Amino acid sequence: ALVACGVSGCAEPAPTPDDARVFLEEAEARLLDLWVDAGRAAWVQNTYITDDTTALAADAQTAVIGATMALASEAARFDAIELPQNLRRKMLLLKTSMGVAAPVDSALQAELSQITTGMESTYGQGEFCPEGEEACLDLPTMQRMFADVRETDELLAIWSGWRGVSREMRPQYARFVEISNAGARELGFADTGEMWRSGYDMPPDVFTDELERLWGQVQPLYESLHCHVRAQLGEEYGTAVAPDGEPIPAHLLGNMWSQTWTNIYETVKPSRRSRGYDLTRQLERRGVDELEMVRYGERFFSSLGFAPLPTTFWDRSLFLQPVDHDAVCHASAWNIDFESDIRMKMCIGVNSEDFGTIHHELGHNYYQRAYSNQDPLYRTSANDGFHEGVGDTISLSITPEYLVEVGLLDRIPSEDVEIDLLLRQALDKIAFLPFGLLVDQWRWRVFSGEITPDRYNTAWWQLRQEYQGIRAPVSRSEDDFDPGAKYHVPANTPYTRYFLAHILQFQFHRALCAAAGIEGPLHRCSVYGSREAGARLATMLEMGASKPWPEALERLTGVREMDATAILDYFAPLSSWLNQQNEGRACGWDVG
Ligand code: X8Z
Ligand code: ZN
Repeated sequence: ALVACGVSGCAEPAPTPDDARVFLEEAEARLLDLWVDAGRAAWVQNTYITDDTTALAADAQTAVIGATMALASEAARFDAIELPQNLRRKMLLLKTSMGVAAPVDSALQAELSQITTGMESTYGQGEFCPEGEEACLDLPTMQRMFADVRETDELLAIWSGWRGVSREMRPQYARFVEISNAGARELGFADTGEMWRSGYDMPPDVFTDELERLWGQVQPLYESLHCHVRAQLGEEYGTAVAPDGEPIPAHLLGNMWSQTWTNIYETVKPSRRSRGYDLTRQLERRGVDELEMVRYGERFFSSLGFAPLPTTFWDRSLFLQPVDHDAVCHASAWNIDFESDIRMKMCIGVNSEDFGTIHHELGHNYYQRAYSNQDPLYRTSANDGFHEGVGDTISLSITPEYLVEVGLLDRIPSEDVEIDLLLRQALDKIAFLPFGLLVDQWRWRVFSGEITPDRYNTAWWQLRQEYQGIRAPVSRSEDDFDPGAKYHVPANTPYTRYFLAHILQFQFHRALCAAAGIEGPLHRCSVYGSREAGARLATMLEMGASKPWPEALERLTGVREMDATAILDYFAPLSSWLNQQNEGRACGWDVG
């Protein structure tokens, strides 16, 4: 290009779109190398936590952040020129490819990585040692207790006990917020929250409105479910424990975080007469082990036409909780080389919940493999809700009919179990919705400075009460840091993605059922064995992030908008049933 010279001297030549193309190609090659290195280090840290593996993982993350920040600042020279859409898209993806940014100062980058990696290791190593008892309890053990134990005192003890682990994270978290915000600002975002909200192919504040709209669609159904569950808990434990018109104490819902309530199905089920089926029992009865559970998941994807998992998946994954060292047991899916080295990391238990989570993780893995032919910056999902929604979509096809077909159930329960099945499903999918929203409502306000460190815990419980209608069962203070007791906060994984996934998976499911030519109610549809459904799904997965998400959604569903009508259709019969049950009850709760 020509060098323009004026009275004040000669300006740098304006860069061309070709310069941008070359810049991005080199940037992607460099980043890919660093991502692979960081992935290997993080894998070892996650599956074998020690001070050393934590330090090595932090170093590798520092290298990614350092390189990405340098590239992003170089990329600024293309800000003012006209670029083809795909190159402009990659310029933004370059910035948002980091879960967290740090200023261009290597000391701060290292400090940030050490904090985040350290908090994740702390979480993974966390345990609760009850007074006067020999053994300490790790998180998987306490999670199983939440599923089985009904003694409220015992539940209360582990509920508070686990929250002892996150207290030490509070100062680290405050420092993390400071540094990551400074990094986000260097990239031109207002703060880390705005950086996160910039990954949805629309202005961040429009995205916020979208969330409000979707929540508005499903909120009435959540409140009906909440009302019925509270009434049933009142019958079980007494209305003094779960009074009408008040938030539900958080230790009674069968889950450490009260985020899904399936474990209290027996308490809230429609009638004493046990109907439907219990998948956990079926798995146990048949002696299905952890690996075989994964095989069931693989066979489902194979039935849709996806290629079998590579042998390296079986050799390199972690399926069982290690007995002689610590690991981060929170389930996750990895693609170490961004091509075919896909792995799952999960401390599998033989139960129905983990059967679902296996499909969830496999959804990530099949997505990762499907987009591996895209350019490196496009090797991710259309938006992060899509990544979280794929495996769950497949899980929606785990119907009684499917279970009978694969030999996990003897016979299809009679038609009158419809409400039983839907209620169980709602305790998972509907109960989750407000939790899926509030985690980042808290973090966004923390990043923006609206919630200051001296109000971290108070603000957390205000949101828990407002959105979920639950309350802490024992008094909390600002010495506690209860958000840190939820994996995604110390691990710095955005959470709105799960809310989106819970809406999207029903849209995906509805589209796949249509592609498979299956009629009838959505909740009885299984696309198992449908090559048509599989092919339709694959066309969307293969796109990765190469196009704005509405285009990916359109490929699969024919529409360009996220929309809750699919989830509402699915639960329509339950919704009427709940309304009948709730007649005469004072629903809702005081928001404090
Ligand atoms: O974290 C997960 C997955 C890994 S991406 C197991 N989920 C959220 C959670 O457990 O809090 C899946 C649903 C919500
Ligand atoms: Zn996931």
